[in-house]
Amino acid sequence: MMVYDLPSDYEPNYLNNQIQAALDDCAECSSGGLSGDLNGDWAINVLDVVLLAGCILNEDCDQFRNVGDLNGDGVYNVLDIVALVNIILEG
Ligand SMILES: [Ca+2]
Ligand SMILES: [Ca+2]
Repeated sequence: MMVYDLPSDYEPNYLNNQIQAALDDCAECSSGGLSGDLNGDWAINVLDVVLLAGCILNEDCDQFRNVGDLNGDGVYNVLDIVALVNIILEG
């Protein structure tokens, strides 16, 4: 059996610190939610597709800020719906 020594600078909170750093650095987190989760229920499903399709048709997607701009090109259109559907299909 191999026994590995912990590095001399081992920090018990290393993983927590890494997670916190990732959260601090997370643009989606600060924008208010999961990318693609338009209704903010922490699930991405057909309800979000309906909302996204509706806001594109009505040209009123500002309320979703960048949460609904799935491909990140700064505009809301059918490409974002396709990206959202793909996320749902891929589970
Ligand atoms: Ca949702
Ligand atoms: Ca887009």
